[in-house]
Amino acid sequence: MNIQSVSFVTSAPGLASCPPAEWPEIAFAGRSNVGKSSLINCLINRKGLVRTSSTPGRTQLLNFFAINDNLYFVDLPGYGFARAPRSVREQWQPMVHGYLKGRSCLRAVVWLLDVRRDPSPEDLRFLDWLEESEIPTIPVVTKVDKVSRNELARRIAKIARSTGLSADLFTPFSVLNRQGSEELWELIALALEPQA
Ligand SMILES: Nc1nc2c(ncn2[C@@H]2O[C@H](COP(=O)(O)OP(=O)(O)O)[C@@H](O)[C@H]2O)c(=O)[nH]1
Ligand SMILES: [Mg+2]
Repeated sequence: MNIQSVSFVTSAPGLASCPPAEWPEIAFAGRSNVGKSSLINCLINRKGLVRTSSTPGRTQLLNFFAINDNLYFVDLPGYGFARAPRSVREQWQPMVHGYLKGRSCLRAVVWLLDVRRDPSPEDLRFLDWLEESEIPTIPVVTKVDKVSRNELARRIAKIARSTGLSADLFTPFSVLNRQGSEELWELIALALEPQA
């Protein structure tokens, strides 16, 4: 993808306050700290753009970025942060599920798992929900620089077994050396192609 322009658009508390659904959209989801914001920065080649807009208050909102004035990336609030206040945890599901179900221009969800962790019950619940909702899902394993090549294959096999997805569906990603960036852009481009 040739990136001409990237800009932060807005932080929305829910579907009703999202920007007009005029461009196709890709959302990024996973537990907090899995590497969502880092991965988006890496894909769009803008160190810090997403991080700066993810100051504590904003990590609980839907953060919209405009790419080339024809595509939105959405950094979704993470799940699985045990220490968050109950009110925050209770808001997550209606906000995120409402957005994912209702957003007409959404083409796919990039779903991130940390290569070193077994999928949590929340990860598996979220995947089930995406499948039930028939939302195209692009699985990614993050932080693969933290494991050796052998270990990587073993970890992906284990993660694949526990999710019920085929191991070759997972794109290994690292922001340190940009591993996976081209592959992921190709999968995103595929998801953006008009449906036949
Ligand atoms: N080693 C390594 N660390 C990473 C990678 N991606 C993210 N991190 C680190 O993981 C932590 C959480 O990343 P962040 O993007 O804020 O996660 P988010 O909460 O899902 O948005 C930060 O300290 C990042 O520097 C990666 O590919 N490799
Ligand atoms: Mg983040």
